[in-house]
Amino acid sequence: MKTALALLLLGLTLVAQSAEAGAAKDQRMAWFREARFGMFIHWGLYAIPAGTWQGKEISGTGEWIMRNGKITPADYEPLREQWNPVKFDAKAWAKVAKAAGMKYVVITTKHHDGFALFDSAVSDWDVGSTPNKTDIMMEIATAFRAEGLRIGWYHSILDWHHPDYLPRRDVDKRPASEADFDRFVVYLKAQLQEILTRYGTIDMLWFDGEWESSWNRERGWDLYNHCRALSPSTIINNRVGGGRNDMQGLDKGAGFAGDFGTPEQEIPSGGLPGVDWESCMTMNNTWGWRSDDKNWKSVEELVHNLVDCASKGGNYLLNVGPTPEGEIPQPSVERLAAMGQWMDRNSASIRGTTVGPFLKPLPYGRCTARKTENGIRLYVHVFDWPVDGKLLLSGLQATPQGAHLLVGGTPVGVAISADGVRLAVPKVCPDALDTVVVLDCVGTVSVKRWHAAPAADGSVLLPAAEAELHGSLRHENSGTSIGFWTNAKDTLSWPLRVEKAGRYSVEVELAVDPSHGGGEYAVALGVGRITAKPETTGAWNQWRTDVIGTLELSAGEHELTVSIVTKPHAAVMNVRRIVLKPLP
Ligand code: FHN
Repeated sequence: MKTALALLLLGLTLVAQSAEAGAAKDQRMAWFREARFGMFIHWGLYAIPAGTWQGKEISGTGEWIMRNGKITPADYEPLREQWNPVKFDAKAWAKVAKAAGMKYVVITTKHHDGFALFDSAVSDWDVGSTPNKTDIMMEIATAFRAEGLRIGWYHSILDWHHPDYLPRRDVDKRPASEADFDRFVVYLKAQLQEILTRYGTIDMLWFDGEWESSWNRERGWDLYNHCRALSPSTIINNRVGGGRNDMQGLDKGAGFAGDFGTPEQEIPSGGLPGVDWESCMTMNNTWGWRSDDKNWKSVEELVHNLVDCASKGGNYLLNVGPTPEGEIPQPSVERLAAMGQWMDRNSASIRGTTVGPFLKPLPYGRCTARKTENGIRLYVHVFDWPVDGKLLLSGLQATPQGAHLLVGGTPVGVAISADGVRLAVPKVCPDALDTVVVLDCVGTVSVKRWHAAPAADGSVLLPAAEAELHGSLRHENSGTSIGFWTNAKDTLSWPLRVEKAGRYSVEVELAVDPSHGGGEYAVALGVGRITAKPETTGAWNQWRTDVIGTLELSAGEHELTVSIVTKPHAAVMNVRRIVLKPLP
């Protein structure tokens, strides 16, 4: 009897926790879900060398120069005397972020080099010991709040400088026997108390550097609880306890600590269903300033990343790496201003939206959504404007009430069809970056998964537009082809139905630029598998149909998958469609 009662009490406690966690967490996460777009700032002593050390270029991202340059703490410390960001202007930074449409900032209070951008009472490895004692955290908190942005602190657990941090780097000859990691955790908690209690309400803690053997899930929960006790409303990422790749989160209680996921330099192809998440990405290739990194992403790519994240229910945390003088690099400023012009016109399609209803990304763009009084509003983001003015929302089952362009309100034709909902848009593309079409629907909407069905002659057409893409490969040419197949692990697939068992020839319409020949791919269907080595076709947009073999198919449901076998260059091929033709 006692056991049953104990189990009942435990169950009720867990339910209460999860129920409380659900409601309380929703309240804490509300601003994050509304924001969708934030500024990441990586700034510190590493901006001074800017990727070069003692005249030698050091590979890797700017903020890793101490490690990658094999620099000892003693040799790195003189940078402290060089810290003098005379051009630092937090107000200017905050205006750049606000104008871009960003709603929060996350700045490095301390990166892996252990140097604190605030004057710490427990360390002199901080700005308080430099020629320029400006308390960066105070400036940032004041200026960004004044622009209406929320405040996030990045804080690294990994610390290459502190004598108690373990494990030691190979170049660090300080005896590890003198280190006491528990004493380091006391120091870590003391600094967290400083940055959580000195600067008003901090909305987000962004932990990092959690992957080393000295850290673990339990220490993560302990640190999470320490911070939540100091600042109950603060949301904390899933790197606090090593859960970076395992979104257990608080809701499930038994997993890693953390309130949201943190995919890095990527946008998960299917999002992270059921949890909050944020993709952090650089604008070039480095987080911390490198004077030689000119590889800036285009405004188009940056806007499309933002839309892609929102369409999958996530946020986009876009990084800037200020110079040692304290300026955001001009190419970053220009790109953020351009993003802001798009956001000024289209933020309703991003801010506070949720995942769209589609089971896979639209081949010509993305879809975000928001509930309305009597149904749902879909924001159809068109990256690739149709020359014929026709757009298919494949598989959409809905009761359309009307459609119009978000910017300017031009009416858009809507028709229900056997294969979904069709839109008739103006022939001339209104916004080359991303034109948003609003489709208002009454009641609920759903989407039927597309299935290839045999034509009258028994052949089965698998068009690029209906392919399910797994990885970072993507549609091009208004969805009529698939390209950017640069990751050998990426695949594409189609579900299909075969009415009549038999032998089918497999025909692949593809393009291979001469600079990328020599690859091999495989087509798997049912129990069969065919491999093929596509000859070059002359260019990425010169198409050829290869008959690569035959497969025996039983009647019924199948999944055809195309994968990469060998990839000697960046990409193997682009694909426009696959056709299965029944053999007599
Ligand atoms: O090592 C860091 C890196 O320097 C940078 O801060 C990124 C940003 O998320 N986080 C770590 C790598 O995952």
